Amino acid sequence: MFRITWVSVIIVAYVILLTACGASKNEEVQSGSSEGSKTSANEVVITATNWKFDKAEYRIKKGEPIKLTLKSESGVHGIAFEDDKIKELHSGDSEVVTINEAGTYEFFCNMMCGSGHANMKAKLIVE
Ligand SMILES: [Cu+2]
Repeated sequence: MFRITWVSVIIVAYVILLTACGASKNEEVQSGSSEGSKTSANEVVITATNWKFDKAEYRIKKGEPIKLTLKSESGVHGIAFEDDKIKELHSGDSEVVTINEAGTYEFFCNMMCGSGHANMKAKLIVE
């Protein structure tokens, strides 16, 4: 009897976990696709490999809508900004952002991707 109870608790916890993950994924896909339909935006593609981004600095102009896209050519990576005004992106995601304040926005890989993970940092420079 005791054993059966534990098994059902684990199954219920697993189902809740799966449901929560599924929901957040759908939300990201939806916001990405609606934003992505703006074709007038300039695009900045950030390409990630194991374990670096293709550039140390990416430059954009302030006040202009920019489509930020993250591609992973090797490994699975994501990016998150220290400034939380910019949404985090996972491999294959695009997000249109308009930044009105000039400055340097540092970002880093937010997926535990292996031994070089801690070195995966770059800057988005808004001028
Ligand atoms: Cu990483």
